[in-house]
Amino acid sequence: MRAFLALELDQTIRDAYAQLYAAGRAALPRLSWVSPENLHLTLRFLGEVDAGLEPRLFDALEREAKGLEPFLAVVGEPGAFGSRQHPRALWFGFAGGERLSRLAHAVESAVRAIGLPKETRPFRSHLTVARNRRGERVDDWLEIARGCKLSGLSQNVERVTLLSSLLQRGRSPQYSPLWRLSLIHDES
Ligand code: 2AM
Repeated sequence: MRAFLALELDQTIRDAYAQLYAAGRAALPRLSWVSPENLHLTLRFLGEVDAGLEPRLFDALEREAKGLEPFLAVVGEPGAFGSRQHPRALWFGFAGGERLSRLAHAVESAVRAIGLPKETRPFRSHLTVARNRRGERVDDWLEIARGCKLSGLSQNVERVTLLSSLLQRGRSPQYSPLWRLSLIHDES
């Protein structure tokens, strides 16, 4: 199965994104826009993995994330990967400060602990909203993005989700949660 570790997003964020999704698809229809229900933050892409790794990964992450508490994260500014006129991907930042960095670090340690290869690219916290597979010219992304009310919305990050991803030709991938690990609030 194809899988990744992610943060699921609150409905408020998905609803605000739904407006951008409509505007974006109208203005830049040749891009692949992420459907609002699929919007997420990738903590770590795993790729094709054996289904048997699911419980081992859960246990490893439970160990590595011990002591990490829920935290507030905020949707940041829009940006793009790749060239200015022909970006590969359009996204919004997602800022969670030191706590998000620590969580990403714990996730990487857990993935390594079960024997998967090391991630070589640095973690860049972003919510991908569109992919530009055909290398289209994209001039008005920032204008479109600033017309929506996504930046500044916040949510409490309380769990990490292992999602499987089923790729479907000509359609959005189908993401299914396999497990969720809650960050424990320390009452003491
Ligand atoms: P992206 O949002 O930056 O494209 C599911 O495919 C998630 O895993 C996406 O959010 C994607 O990040 C991320 N991902 C990371 N590396 C990937 C890879 N090599 N192939 C596909 N998706 C990858």
